[in-house]
Amino acid sequence: METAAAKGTLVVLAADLATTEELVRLIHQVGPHIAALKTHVDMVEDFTMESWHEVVAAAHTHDLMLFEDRKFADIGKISKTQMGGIYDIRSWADIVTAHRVSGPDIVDGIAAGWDEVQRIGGVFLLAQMSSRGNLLSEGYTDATIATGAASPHVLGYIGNGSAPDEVSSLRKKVGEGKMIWTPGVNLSAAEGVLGQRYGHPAEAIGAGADGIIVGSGIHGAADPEAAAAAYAEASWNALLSR
Ligand code: 5BU
Repeated sequence: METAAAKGTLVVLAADLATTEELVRLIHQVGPHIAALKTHVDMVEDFTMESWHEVVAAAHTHDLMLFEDRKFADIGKISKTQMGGIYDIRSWADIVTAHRVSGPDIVDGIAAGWDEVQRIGGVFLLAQMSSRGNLLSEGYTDATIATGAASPHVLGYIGNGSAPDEVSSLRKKVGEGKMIWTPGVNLSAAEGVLGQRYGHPAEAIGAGADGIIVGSGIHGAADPEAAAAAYAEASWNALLSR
């Protein structure tokens, strides 16, 4: 939020690109207009730890936290080891996502992963999803929030940005103590590919989101910098009017 307030943006960039070179270029293009950088490290085709450090350094240049959308889902001890491995997520990610499906101990497993390298990070639990037909029912959402409320490692929840009523229902349940970040937002597209759904970013913020996760709306735009600025403005104005 310090970064968000300094830059006047609630945009979390979903940097879904295939090479580290493209990632670094995009980060420098849109860095002034975004508040955090979300990655899928396992979609990067030319991954080496060395080249990844360039992505991390580029993010730090723009005061961005690194948010690896890993969606951990295994039992606690395996999630802990998966924080290491070839991508060594624990060594560079400040925030990761996790499903609640395997039980509440996944959160402690992830925290133990950071602990091994003397780092501390935060977990976003998936309380809702933006994709159609997902299995995250109301009861599942409630159990997810109960887990998050009981853990100092959980800093917030992923909500469904494509449906403002779902975001406001989530906000009511969560209260003000944790964050809600929402994917499934786009300024123009009504529908995404392969089951993705979209809503308007200002409506997601109006309904209670603290951050909007935007991917193709920015990296797929003809002018990513202008697009990032437009999302930043829409998100910040929506926050001010909320
Ligand atoms: P898009 O290009 O703005 O549709 O990308 C959305 C991003 O948010 C992408 O990286 C997804 O992995 C991520 N996402 C999502 O779309 N919906 C969800 O419910 C969750 C994550 Br959780």
